[in-house]
Amino acid sequence: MSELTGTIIAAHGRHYLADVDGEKLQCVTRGKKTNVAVGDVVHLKKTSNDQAVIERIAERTTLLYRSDQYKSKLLAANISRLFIVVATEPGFADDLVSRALVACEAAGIEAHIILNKTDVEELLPRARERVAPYAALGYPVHEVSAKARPEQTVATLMPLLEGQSSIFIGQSGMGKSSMINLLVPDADIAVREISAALDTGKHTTTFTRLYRLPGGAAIIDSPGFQEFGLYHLTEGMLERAFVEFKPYLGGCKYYNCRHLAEPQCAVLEAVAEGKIARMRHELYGQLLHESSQTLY
Ligand SMILES: Nc1nc2c(ncn2[C@@H]2O[C@H](COP(=O)(O)OP(=O)(O)OP(=O)(O)O)[C@@H](O)[C@H]2O)c(=O)[nH]1
Ligand SMILES: [Mg+2]
Ligand SMILES: [Zn+2]
Repeated sequence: MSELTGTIIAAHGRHYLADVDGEKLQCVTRGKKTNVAVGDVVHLKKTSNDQAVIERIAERTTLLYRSDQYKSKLLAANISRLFIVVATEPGFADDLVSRALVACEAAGIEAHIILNKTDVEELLPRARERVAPYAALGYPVHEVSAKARPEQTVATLMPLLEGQSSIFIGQSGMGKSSMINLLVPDADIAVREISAALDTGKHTTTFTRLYRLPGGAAIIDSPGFQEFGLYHLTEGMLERAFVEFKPYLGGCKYYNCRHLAEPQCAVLEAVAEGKIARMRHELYGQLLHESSQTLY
């Protein structure tokens, strides 16, 4: 049978769903391979009416990983723009935001922050304060309220999604699926269909799912999770993934400076002078430590 080309729109364990010109096929890989990600363009061979085997994965433009107890898994492929969704409540972790930013810098993906639930007014000033440092680093911050101001939310997000392949990531309960439901009117139905096809039987987000927007842009919803997979990053990649370190790289006394405790380190001096946030430098140290533990 002839080879088909499709896009992976959902993944659950070793089961995948591919969209081939609007037709949805349940797919498996050959053998034990699980190196397929949502967003991957794949070449398939049909095995029955609605089933296929993945023969090949087309070359990816970008690849994001998530991590699960020191094991990296693929999160999404061919993403051009990533939206970190935070909210006034529940409170969000700076650690996750910064890890996502590092992942984007390393993968060459444009990062934006969405502050949702601005209708929770008593918590808004504090949330704004907490996203301000990221805006200062140059990451665009967009304020929305999926629940209280749905039209305005769509008007804010739609132009940012046009022509892109985007993903919403963020902790559970921030409102990722609520926004997807506004942007993709039949998303709810699609989720139920996929839950049935992949046999998860749940209506909360338990798997990563790609939707098409009018005009062909792609938007991916992902389940809330805490950890971004960064173990594959080398030391050199890590220092460059912190955008605010850039002016100081090369200014250290030692060419192989790790910017942790070395004398005459330009990065440490910038931290001492308040030009680099201590929180971000601490995360850099933590990521360096984590990558050294898993490089074998
Ligand atoms: N007050 C308020 N609540 C909202 C808003 N947007 C979403 N919510 C609520 O927040 C809760 C979580 O929303 P979801 O869209 O399921 O969150 P999620 O990020 O997809 O969560 P996971 O799928 O668990 O990762 C729901 O009860 C929504 O109704 C908003 O703008 N304001
Ligand atoms: Mg969700
Ligand atoms: Zn240094």
